[in-house]
Amino acid sequence: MTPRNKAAAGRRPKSSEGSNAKQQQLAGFTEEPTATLTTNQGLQIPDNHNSLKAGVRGPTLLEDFILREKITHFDHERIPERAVHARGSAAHGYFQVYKSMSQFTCADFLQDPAQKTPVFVRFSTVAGGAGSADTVRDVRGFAVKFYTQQGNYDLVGNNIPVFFIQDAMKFPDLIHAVKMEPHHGMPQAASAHDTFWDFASLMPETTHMLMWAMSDRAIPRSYRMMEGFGVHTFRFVNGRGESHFVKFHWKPKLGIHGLAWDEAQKIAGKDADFHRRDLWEAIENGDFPEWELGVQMIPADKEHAFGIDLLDPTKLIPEELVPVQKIGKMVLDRNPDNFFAETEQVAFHPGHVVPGIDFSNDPLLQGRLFSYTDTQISRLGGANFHELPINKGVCPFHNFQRDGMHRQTIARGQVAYEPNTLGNGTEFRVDGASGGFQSFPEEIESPKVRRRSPSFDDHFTQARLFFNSQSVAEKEHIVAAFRFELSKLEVPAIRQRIVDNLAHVDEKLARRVAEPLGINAPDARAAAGRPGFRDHRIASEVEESRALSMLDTGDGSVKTRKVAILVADGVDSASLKPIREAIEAAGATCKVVGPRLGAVTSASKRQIEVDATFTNMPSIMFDAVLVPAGKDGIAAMAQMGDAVHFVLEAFKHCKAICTVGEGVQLLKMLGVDDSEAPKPAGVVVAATPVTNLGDATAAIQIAQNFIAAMAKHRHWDRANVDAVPA
Ligand code: HDE
Repeated sequence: MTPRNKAAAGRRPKSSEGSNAKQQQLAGFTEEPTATLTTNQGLQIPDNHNSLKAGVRGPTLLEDFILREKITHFDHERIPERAVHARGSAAHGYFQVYKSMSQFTCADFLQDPAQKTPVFVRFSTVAGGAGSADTVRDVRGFAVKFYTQQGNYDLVGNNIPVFFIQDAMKFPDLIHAVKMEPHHGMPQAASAHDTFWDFASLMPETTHMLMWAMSDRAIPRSYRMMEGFGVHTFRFVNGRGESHFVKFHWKPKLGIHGLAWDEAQKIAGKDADFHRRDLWEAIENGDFPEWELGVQMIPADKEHAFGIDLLDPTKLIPEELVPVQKIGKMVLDRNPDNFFAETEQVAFHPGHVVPGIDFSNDPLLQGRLFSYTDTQISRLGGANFHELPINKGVCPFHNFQRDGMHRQTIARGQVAYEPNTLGNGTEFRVDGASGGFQSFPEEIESPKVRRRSPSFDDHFTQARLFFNSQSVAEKEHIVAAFRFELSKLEVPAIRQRIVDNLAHVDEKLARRVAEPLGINAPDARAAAGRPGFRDHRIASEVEESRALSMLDTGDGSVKTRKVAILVADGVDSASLKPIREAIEAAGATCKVVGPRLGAVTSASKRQIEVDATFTNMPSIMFDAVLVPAGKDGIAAMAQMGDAVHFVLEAFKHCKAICTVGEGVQLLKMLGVDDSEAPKPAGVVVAATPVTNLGDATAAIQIAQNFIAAMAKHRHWDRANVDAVPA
């Protein structure tokens, strides 16, 4: 039974009420199912295989309006892809606040814990085209559209809490630098090329975000295992007109987890849709991804209390200074029905706000407020993209904007202006006296200047804070990522400028990055002498922040983790059963992987159904590996390069591995056996006697050890994995 069928058979839990409301609204726009094919005008098509010809072997006639309609429509199927964030995947769900936030904001969807607000969420990479691979090293977009009763609210964020640049003026330059180079169109979806690092090296304000982008945050294990951030400071405004500055956070229930870089690159080739598939399958299986919405709130009069300028998007506020309060949860419980109509046509805009939420003067945010409508007009073909079903609010809308390409609303009557007396029979006049959106009346009296605030001039303190807050393994991954990216550059001077800048973050980091790159030792003074370099340090009250590390995050469960069970003819199926049951009871999913599809025959002559093969679902598609006992089965697998590679590669990528009985022989090359000797972190070896069929307690203990190893996600501190030939 396919997951879809399972869903139809009732396994798919009901969508939330909120999602249903949106669904009902969308229903009016869906195609009528009919038994016959018709043209777009409704004319029945008698033959959908043959064009109209002059004789069966003659030329096709121009008169064939059925063929012309079909081909013309096909010719225009594509719309321009997004200039950034072109590659994305989305899902429907709902948001629910835990308790009324009326003390801080009058936003309607943040008042009533009983109310479920429908949402549509699109995750994306930034640099690649729409068909590029999911697991590239990149920032991920995390855009949420709340369909509230006061209008749509869009929280258009990323999975990294800071941005590369401080002013919208530099955005086109940043994007031109990171996208494929204009002369030869390479590389696709990768920052590891000269133009990106040339720009970054000349713009030290990028340093903080570079640290994040070189960390495992930029190669997430799953969209379901990423944080999200609003990045900019926004404002909450309550019913009395009082304002708090606010930073938004999404905290994933499953924790924050990354891939190994080698793994991410291999997945890009083996399954370019890895994240899209993961999100889709989780929702189809009823494993609804969940995040909590957190806020850091700063009273308006404490704007300058932390040394950090809240308007600077290259800075975060450490959670030690302002704790994140969790105010609600978001659950994604329904896959889109149509990728184009929903995921592709959804139009987000940071300027879509509701009463109670307002902007700060962050100069990056201010630039975004212009860009998003502008881009939709060319991407979605005109000014009426708000009428597309996925973009339409659930509350009524009314104004006198008229006409334009693809207009769908049929406005009635004589009046298309305001004020008027002819519309409703009464004078209809709006002076903004009460209700509706009121901009926070911030006082501003300043000269017009084209300058950066000096309070934005510290480019390194928080880069250092981030680095210092990482675990040993996370630091190693950052060093390796810088080395990899910089090694791809053709111009050594760019590498040099980057490591010179890094010397202002951490001397040792800079030296280690520089070591294998064929350049000079980092020179902090050279960096300081370059134009654009500014380093007016803010006093940092926090040296390390636990929240910046991905270590030990999440609820500690193994829910939705994928386990490969390796089989071949002659494995011991009985040694598998209790372990598999315990793993599945803990919420992980198992797939039986063998040399061929169909079934293998166990030592006791049972048929074991095979779900996938060593080559069509290699180890990079899984979180953990279980190798059963069975003399003949293991002897056979030891001769299969793909099976041995499977286990070695899982080991290299620091995944949990459990072997039972003879299964340990597949780890021989790693020097692991079933002796009493200590095992590498995350490797569980069950010696043959304890797996005796009758000994269920022993099998359950093994399963528990394996589950505990899996729950750690990865054993990044496993020694010497680079030496493993996989
Ligand atoms: Fe965007 N950004 N951006 N951006 N952005 C777009 O809008 C832009 C920025 C973000 O899934 C575009 O509809 C400017 C920061 C996401 O559909 C475009 C500036 C953050 C998405 C655009 C920024 C983001 C976009 C391309 C600097 C994190 C995908 C297509 C002034 C807080 C939304 C589109 C989706 C998309 C412009 C900076 C997040 C061109 C000018 C900072 C998640 O309008």
